Order: sequence, then structure tokens, then C-alpha cells
Amino acid sequence: MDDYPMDPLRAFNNLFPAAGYGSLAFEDLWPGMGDYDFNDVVVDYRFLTVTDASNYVVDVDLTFVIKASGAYYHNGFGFNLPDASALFLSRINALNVTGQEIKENYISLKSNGFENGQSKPTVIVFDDVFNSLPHAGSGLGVNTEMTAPFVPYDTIVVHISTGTEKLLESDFALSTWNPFIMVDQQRGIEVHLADRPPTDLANAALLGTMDDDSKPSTGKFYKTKNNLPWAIEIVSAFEWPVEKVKITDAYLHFLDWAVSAGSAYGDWYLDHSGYRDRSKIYDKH
Ligand SMILES: [Ca+2]
Ligand SMILES: [Ca+2]
Repeated sequence: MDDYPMDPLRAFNNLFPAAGYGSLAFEDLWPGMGDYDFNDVVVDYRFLTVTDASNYVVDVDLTFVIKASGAYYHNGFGFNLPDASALFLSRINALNVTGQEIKENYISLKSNGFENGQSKPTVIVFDDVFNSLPHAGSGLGVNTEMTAPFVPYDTIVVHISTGTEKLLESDFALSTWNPFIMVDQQRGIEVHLADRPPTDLANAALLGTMDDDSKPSTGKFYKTKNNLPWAIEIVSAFEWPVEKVKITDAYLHFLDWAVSAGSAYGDWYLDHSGYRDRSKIYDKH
């Protein structure tokens, strides 16, 4: 059952999600609603954790496929690991993160590649999406307008090595990762999935302003009064709306899903009859 029969250090591959890629899409005008087209940053992800015969983590490859940036803003993207164990935190200086695409001047990293000033392990994957998806010369952003040229997707692989530390997959707790964008190179403006808290470097004074109804005391984050989110995560490839078209006009049950706080139409993103207006979904590859 060994995935690496010829390698004494490596034994097993562990994938998250278990099959295929997960997909994230963000709105970047938080705490305002913006145009709600959910294509301002679109990123797919898959994490490969390699463990040895004793189930200790040897290394982790986090693959990110950057697909669209329908935005004026030069947004960045990262994540933290809110449930990393006390052991992980005590050993973090011995770990090493490589492969990020950090080219601007607003991110401060420790020498081992994790972000400075964070109580939870935090990795910044890229600091400006347009470094990955160069603007093609026409259109607002990249890969959201059918009349603009298609720009090939960009893949970034972030590698975390454990050195000689003996950490289990459960010490990383990758499955409860907390991804976010940073808006237009302003480190303090983070946009997270619904009910996921900001990191230590976010400007908490923005919570609960404008259209945002975050209430940290009750665990409500990054949702409007009607529970509309600014970021979504689905377990298959997300086909995003074209520029400036509301997701609620492209995905006809998105609103039912959001206002029900997820209890209705959990499959809103699938291609079932009556679920989509295909003319409002970007369709260039
Ligand atoms: Ca938008
Ligand atoms: Ca957009």
C-alpha cells in the first residue's frame, strides 16, 4: 500500500480535497457589496501531504491554479491554519515554506517563509494576482470578459517542508484552512469565507461597517444582514459569472442557498436544469 516503494523516507500520499480540486471565488469591494460578480479572484487548490511509514509528515505541496481576476484592484491571496496544534506552533521555526510569489512591498515574511506578526501559521501565496495573470490589453481584468483574450491559468506550488520535526497531518489541520484575499495591496483589508475570522494583521475596525454585518462576539464574519457572503468555496471547479453580472443572475439558486444560511440548495453550483443562466457564465478556455 506504499505510494513510494523505492523511497525509504516517503510512504503515503494524502490529498485534500480527496478527489480533484477545490475552488474559491472572492468579491473585492468588502465591506461594500460591490457588483457581486464573484470573479474578482478565482483560485483552485489541491493539497498533497506526503507522510512516512510512521505517519509523520515529510512535506506538503499546496497547488494553486489562478484562473481569473475580474478586478481593477491588485489583490493578493493567502491562508492561515487556525487549528494547527500547539506542537506545530512550538516547532514552526524549524519548518520551511517556499514557492510563494511575493514581488511587491507590503508583505513581511519570517526567514522560514511564514508571515510575520501572526499568532496562527500564515502563508501568503501571491501578493498581486496580475503578476500571475498578466492583463491582456483589453477588458477590465483577466478572464472575465468573452470579448477579451484568454490568458492561460497560472499554477503556484507552495512547498512546506518539516525538516526533522515529527508532525502528524492532524498537527497541520489543513482541512480547516482559512483562505483570504488582501485587497489592492492593503495588508489590513482581508476578505474571508463566511464565518471565518480575519487574521491578526487585518484591520478589525472594518468589521461590521457598510454592508458587512460581522459580529465577532457571535462568530458571524464576512456576511451581510441577509447572510450573503463575499467569498465562496466549492468542491468542484467553479464556473464564474462574466464581468459585472451578479452571481445571483448567473446561478439561479445562489440567493436561496445564501439566505437560508446553507440549508437550501447546497448544490446551487451544479449544472442541473434550471440552476444556471449559461449566457452569464464565462466560457473561454
Ligand atoms: Ca466583483
Ligand atoms: Ca469582477
